[in-house]
Amino acid sequence: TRFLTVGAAQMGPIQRSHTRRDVVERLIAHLREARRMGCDLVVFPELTLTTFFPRWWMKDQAEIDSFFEQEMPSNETAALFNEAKRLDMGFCLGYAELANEDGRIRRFNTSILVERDGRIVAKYRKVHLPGHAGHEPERPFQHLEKRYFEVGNLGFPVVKAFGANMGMCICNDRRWPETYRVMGLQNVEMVLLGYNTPLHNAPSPDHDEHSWFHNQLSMQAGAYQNGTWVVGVAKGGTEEGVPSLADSMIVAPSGKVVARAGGDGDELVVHRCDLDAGKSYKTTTFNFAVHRQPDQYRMIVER
Ligand code: ING
Repeated sequence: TRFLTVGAAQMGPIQRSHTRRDVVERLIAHLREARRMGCDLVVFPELTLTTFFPRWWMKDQAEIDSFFEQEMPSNETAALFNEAKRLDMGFCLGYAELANEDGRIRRFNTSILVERDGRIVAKYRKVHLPGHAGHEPERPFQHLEKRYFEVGNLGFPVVKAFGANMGMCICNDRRWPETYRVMGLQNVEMVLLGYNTPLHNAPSPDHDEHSWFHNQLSMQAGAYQNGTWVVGVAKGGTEEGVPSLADSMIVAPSGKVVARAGGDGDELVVHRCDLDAGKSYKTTTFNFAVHRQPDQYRMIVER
């Protein structure tokens, strides 16, 4: 049996005044705790290096770009890569990516998977960008991912790493069944994801009380229906005045929550994951080759 000991490295608030150096110190503290706990892999949240800046309407491109990474690793993040390698630890990191591609500047909400030897072995760019693109000052805080990021253009890759078929997604992606199914069709065994989830969603305040339920439901469904582990890691607590969901968790292919954060600050949630736990689902109930009827599902893609 293959085991992978995973650390969900929940982060408390990152305020605008926190520098990347401040944040990297906290990330390195997680790596060291993870080493003590016998982890092979540490998963950090979405946009982990800065405060969740899409909550603000900004017009000055230089100010906006101050929240992006123009290279990875960069000067500030090199320390994280070096420490992880020294500790023989892999990690998954979410950050705002500014890339020069096809002769133009492109900006994505990105996540990378780094193996224990320090190599970036996978990159994912967020596909489901929630919120709005235009200025909506009447909101208590805004959600401008559609303004600051392009829709991801790398699909939902599944790569062989850490002895498993590993996939990634980011935040709002976890609420969409298609996210998990595209990876399920690539035989994913573990999905790594981070999130910044305000506890208030202006367009639907009646959903606020269900934030914890919807978070857990989304990841449990994705895990069970595709026979995969799901590791969900929050940036939680009150960040720049916005109360955000914590509740980081590790979900088994059965759909059971096997480990969960107790608080809303920096907290490492660890579980020794049996990578073969999904097999009994993939070979019976969710044996896609035997049971799925793609010809009947065309509307999902064609609409
Ligand atoms: N955040 C939120 C999320 O999907 C949201 C947006 C909040 C959607 C509340 C629905 C309800 O968890 C990000 N960054 O996607």
